[in-house]
Amino acid sequence: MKESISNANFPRDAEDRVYHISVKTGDVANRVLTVGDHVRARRIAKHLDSEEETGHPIFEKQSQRGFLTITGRYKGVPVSIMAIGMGNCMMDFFVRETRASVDGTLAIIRFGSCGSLTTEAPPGAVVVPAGGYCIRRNIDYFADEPIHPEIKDHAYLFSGVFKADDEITDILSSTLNEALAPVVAETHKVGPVLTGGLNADGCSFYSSQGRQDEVFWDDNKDLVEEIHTKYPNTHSIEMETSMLFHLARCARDPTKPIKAAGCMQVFADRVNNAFIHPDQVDILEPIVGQACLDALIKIPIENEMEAVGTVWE
Ligand code: R1P
Ligand code: URA
Repeated sequence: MKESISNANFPRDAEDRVYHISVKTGDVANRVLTVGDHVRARRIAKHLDSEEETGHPIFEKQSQRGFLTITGRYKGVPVSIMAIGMGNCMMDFFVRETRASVDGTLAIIRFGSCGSLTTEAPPGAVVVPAGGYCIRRNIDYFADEPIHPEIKDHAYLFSGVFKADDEITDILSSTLNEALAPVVAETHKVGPVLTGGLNADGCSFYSSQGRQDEVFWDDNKDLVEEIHTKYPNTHSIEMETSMLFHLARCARDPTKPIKAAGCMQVFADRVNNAFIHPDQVDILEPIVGQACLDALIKIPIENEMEAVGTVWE
């Protein structure tokens, strides 16, 4: 018989696994590369040191709720690759439950895809944001009787900016530049790496990213223009990276800091309405994926976990 869960505030199963990601302490490394999609995660995981090299099996856990955790070593250093799906709320599950499963500093790099709001980052470019903010659909605006009539004019609400970790961002940018430079020069199909701007997280792929949809009442015709006015340095728009920066900012236990950076490959050109070609993704994704791992293991971490748990027993 399954044991029942006793703590409704932060549920864990009988083996102490967190409720949605289904990992426990020792299953996740201090260095995490997070992506949206499982296929991308498994492709990147091919770079992990083999069982023959490490003498340990690579840990893999697919949770019932769609999270995938793969933990092993990359060039001898323990790392986890975690696929989390899409959206701010999946990022919230991932950050909180991973934080609860790792001691010491948690260094996180997100590798995603995004839309571009600048001609400097065409499809095939890679964006490394210095920070990000969120754009939320103001559900109240669409209610028959809004509870906040004073913001009735605002169908979309913008947050302030949350910074990426400077050190990881520098490491990530230089590692990406180094890895991509020869390919950019040779193929002219991918690149450049664009740094220093802001990322916007929409709470949806559609309305809060300014996509027009005849079928729904969205009132978002001027949203992209509003983005350019409010935050002219916005390079990219997607759905998780700013939330990651926000949660890193809100981690308040000084013994358990979260340091986060991100990079995204530009899939959608929202300036000229174009989309990346699959050939470009085939070139770009493996290089960026491996560069993220190379960056991840360069991050200085003082209090990395001892060799405990599933992977290092
Ligand atoms: C939308 O297609 C998804 O792609 C981007 C967005 O943030 C959203 O999750 O990220 P991933 O490529 O990581 O899935
Ligand atoms: N992901 C997003 O969230 N938006 C895009 O336009 C492309 C990828």
